[in-house]
Amino acid sequence: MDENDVSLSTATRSLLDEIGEMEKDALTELDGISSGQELEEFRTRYLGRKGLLTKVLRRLGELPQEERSAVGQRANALRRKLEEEITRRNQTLRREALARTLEREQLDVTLPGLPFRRGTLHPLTLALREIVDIFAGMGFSVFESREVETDEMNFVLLNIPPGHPARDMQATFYVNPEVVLRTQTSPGQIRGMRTYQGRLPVRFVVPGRVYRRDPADVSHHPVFHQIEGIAVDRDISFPNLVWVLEEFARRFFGPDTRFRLCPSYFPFTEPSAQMDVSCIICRGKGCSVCKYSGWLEVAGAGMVHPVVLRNGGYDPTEVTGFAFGMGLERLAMLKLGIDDIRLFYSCDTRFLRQFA
Ligand code: 2U9
Repeated sequence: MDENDVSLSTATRSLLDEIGEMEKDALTELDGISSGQELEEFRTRYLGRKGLLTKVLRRLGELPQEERSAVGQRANALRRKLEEEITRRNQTLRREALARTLEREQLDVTLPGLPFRRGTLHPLTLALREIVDIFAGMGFSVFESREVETDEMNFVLLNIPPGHPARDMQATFYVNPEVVLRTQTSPGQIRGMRTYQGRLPVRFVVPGRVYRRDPADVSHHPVFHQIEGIAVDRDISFPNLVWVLEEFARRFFGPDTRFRLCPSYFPFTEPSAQMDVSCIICRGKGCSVCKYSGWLEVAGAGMVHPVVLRNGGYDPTEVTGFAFGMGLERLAMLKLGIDDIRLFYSCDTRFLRQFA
């Protein structure tokens, strides 16, 4: 049916004209809709119960009876067309929205992963594990012992009686007149010997924290770590000690490390020796680190004093033993090129992260 058909009533031609205009307006507006919400508002405005097209259908009663059906078909045709166009427009909007999402969220899987910070072991932990492994490779087990000790275990049983100068050298934290924070891991050697009582050979190291009432400075810290070792058997001799220390020095500081022992004194060993290694900075030529001597002191050692062997529960007429002691921070500082012991206790991740 055509609104220009002159045989039609004026009312019918006018309504057809209105439907034609509505179709043009609706299709034009539909092209400009850019969201689902707008589209739903559009659908309601045209096709809803109170929509523009619904109102047209309600005016069919104004037309001559014989012309109503054709106009109604024209209006329903427009309804179907608008519903198809709305559906098509909705599909277009959803496709465009998906394309934008994919564009925005696209992930280039070839990009390198985002770096994430892994934790690292503390340099003292790394050094201690390496040292313990070296001695384990020479048959030494590990004996852990307490940090709060009796004065008797920390001094008397180590041949350091009251008034002995060694007590003054080791500024001690006293909990009370009989109880101290251990100033060395040596008490653990006594406890270890008593634990392994009667079994031979005895070979173990005692690693751990020790305490000295010293103000912190470049090379001292009130809390630091030692590793002491002891070997007791029927035929232990000084050359055995020399080999164990030299082997340790080579494995920890490198195969070309030179090594020497100088006479020394400790109340718990006789004879006693100081262990030096060739300076790992200048390879022995002389520098500020080794005070231009070419040598670095790294440990003390000696044959276990008979009194101390007996205090450990062994008969010095039947067995002999050697012992050694080294400061963990000092070894780690030499090996890692660290020039201030306080860095170990700074909790500064810029320092700690270097040892990943
Ligand atoms: C027992 C018997 C013998 C352990 C020894 C040293 C020598 C020694 C120092 C090195 C640097 C401590 O950290 S440090 O200041 N230690 O020089 N230690 S002999 O001898 C023992 C220990 C316990 C029962």
